[in-house]
Amino acid sequence: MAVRLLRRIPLYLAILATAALLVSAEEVEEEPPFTLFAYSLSAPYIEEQLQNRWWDFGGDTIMEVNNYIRLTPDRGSKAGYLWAKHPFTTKSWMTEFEFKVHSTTSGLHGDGFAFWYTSEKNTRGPVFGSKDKFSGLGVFFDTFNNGRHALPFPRVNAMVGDGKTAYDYKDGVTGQVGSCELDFRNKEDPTWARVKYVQETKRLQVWSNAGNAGRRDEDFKLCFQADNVVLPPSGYIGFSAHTGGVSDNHDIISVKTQAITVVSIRSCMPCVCEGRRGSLQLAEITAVARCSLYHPILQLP
Ligand SMILES: [Ca+2]
Repeated sequence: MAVRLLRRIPLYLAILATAALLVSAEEVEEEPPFTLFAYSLSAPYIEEQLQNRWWDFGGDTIMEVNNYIRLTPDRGSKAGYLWAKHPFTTKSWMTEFEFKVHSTTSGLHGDGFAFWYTSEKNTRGPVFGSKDKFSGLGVFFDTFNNGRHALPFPRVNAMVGDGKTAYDYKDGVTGQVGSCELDFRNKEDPTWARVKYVQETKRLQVWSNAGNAGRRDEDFKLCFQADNVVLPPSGYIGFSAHTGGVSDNHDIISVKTQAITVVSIRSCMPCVCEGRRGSLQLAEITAVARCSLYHPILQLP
C-alpha cells in the first residue's frame, strides 16, 4: 500500500502544479452587473438646494445643468474636481463615463483629466488637479506632452499609487501599468470610457469608444489591460483636471458605476475524479486538478 502511495505522489504533485497554473482570469465568469446609483451621475446633476446628495464638486468646476460638469474652463491655471461623497467597498466594479475635452481655439492645449479610485478624495494637488503620492488608481487622459516624448498624444495611461511613490511628471510613463493612444479631443460626440477592475483576478481594463459614437460592447475597444493590479479594498471614485500654460474645457457629462459579481467556474466543475480507475487523460487530469482545489483528499485511481 505504501509503495502504491509513493508511486502516486508524482501524479499528485503534477495535479497540484496544474491546479496552481489553472487559477486565472479565464476561470471566472461574471454575473450581469447591477448599477450603483450612489456612484452614478447624470443630468440635471443637482437636486434640492443646488446640491447633489451623492457627489461633491469644487475648485474651478462649474455645472451647466442638463449639459455637463466642467472641471476646468478653457483658461490657464484652473483646477477642478468631482468626487463621489462616499467610498464603496465593492470588490469588483466597472465605471463608465462620458466626457468631452475641447476648445474653440487652435494651437497647443492641455493638460487633460484624471479618473480616480483612491483612498482619499477632494485633496487638490499637482496631478491633474489632485494630490500626488495617492493610494489607489489614477487613469489619466493626457492631452499635453510634458516629456517631449515621441509618444502620440492624446493618450491614456494609468498608475497604481502606493501612497508613497510620486507621479512621473513627464506624462506618467515611469510607473504606468498600461497605456494607449486615444484620439478624444475636439470630438463632436462625447467619448465614453470604461474602467473595469475585477478584484478576484486582479485585472484592470480600460476601454473606450473614441472615434465611434456607438454604445454597444462591440463599439468599445480595449485601451489596455493590466494584471496583478491590487487596489485598496475601499475607495472613492472621482475626477479632476487642471490647466496651466495651456488649457481646454474638460467636461464630464455622465457617470455610471456598476458592481460586478464574479462566479468561479472551478466551483461549478463536477468532480469526475472520485472513484475513477485506470490511466488519466490530460483533460481528466485537468478536471482532477480543479477538484483538488475543493476536495483536497482525492481518491486517485
Ligand atoms: Ca501630460
